[in-house]
Amino acid sequence: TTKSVAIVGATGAVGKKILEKLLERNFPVQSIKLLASSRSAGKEIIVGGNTYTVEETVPESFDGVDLAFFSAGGNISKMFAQEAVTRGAVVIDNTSAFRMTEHIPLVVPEVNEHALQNHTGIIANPNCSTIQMVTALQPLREKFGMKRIIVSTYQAVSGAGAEAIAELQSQSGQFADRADSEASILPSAGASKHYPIAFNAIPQIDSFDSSGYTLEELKMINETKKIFGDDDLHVSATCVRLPVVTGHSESVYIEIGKVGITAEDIREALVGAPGIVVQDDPSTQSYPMPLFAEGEDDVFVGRIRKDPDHPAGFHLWIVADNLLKGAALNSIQIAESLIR
Ligand code: A2P
Ligand code: 11C
Repeated sequence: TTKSVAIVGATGAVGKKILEKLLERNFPVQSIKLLASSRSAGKEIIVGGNTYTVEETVPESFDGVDLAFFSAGGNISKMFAQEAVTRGAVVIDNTSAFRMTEHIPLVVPEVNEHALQNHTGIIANPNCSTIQMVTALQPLREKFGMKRIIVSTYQAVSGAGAEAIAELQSQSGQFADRADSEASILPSAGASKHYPIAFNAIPQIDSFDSSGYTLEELKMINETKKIFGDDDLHVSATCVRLPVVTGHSESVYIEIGKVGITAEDIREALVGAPGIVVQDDPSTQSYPMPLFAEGEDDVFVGRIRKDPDHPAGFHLWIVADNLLKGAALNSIQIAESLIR
């Protein structure tokens, strides 16, 4: 049966990808409603030869909607997600608003599709940097066990939205006076200070909490444990923003639950696993890079090597399109799982 679909945040970096992917994957839509703020009401978006008109998000927007994708920030989700459920919709929420709420499933279909069975209207889509990491680590966890994960990220500006992409583009022409580049969005729109991202690396994504970790780092830590359903797993993260438009990269150190495993065993466990492409051959300089992951659905894994100083330690380099597997694609895969 076909679904009446709404996309909240349809003018945003992720919202646009949700619309494109729904059409590309022939999702069984009966109708598509594009919702955003009053600023965008009346704006036209053309995809696949069809013209869609954006409407302002109001409670009545959700009347008759079967499936609502939310990607307009946590506050909009808090304001409208429950309202949408009350009016009969299932909500797939791409913000951090409900991810850690106990009864709300936090789902990456390749990892914990079973968690969907207990949903009560809202399903949370994890943070982009979490999704690509757990997708790549799930086959290793199943086969060898997983004790510890230490991750450092190299994240693209599109994770911070369409305005951050525009900021990188405008700063990129200013090589000569690059330390004085005008900055108003990054590292985080609500922060009191802003730093240029072009020609820079900013070790802050989202705001800090009192522990000295950023919220992005805490998301990676807490969401990973929830998705894997393993509170004993040790996870630690450092999240860094780079002047890359799209594609998050991650240097991931893992300690698995077995000794005597080789890098070749790790590679074999990943080859052919759902949603994963192994690109790992030093002899041909083959490894994943964000520039080439952009636009791709898969999670790319390379630089697989054993820690010579630890019997169960391995390094991996994990790259994916943060707007696709990290956001829009994973949300639609959740919807496809629900339909199945
Ligand atoms: P708008 O374009 O009307 O501001 P991004 O993540 O790329 O920054 O996009 C954010 C998305 O969230 C945009 O689609 C934006 O719409 C939407 N949005 C922002 N504020 C609201 C609001 N008050 N109600 C609904 N959507 C909103
Ligand atoms: C970034 N990961 O790259 C963030 C964006 O919790 O959904 C996603 C924020 C979130 O800036």
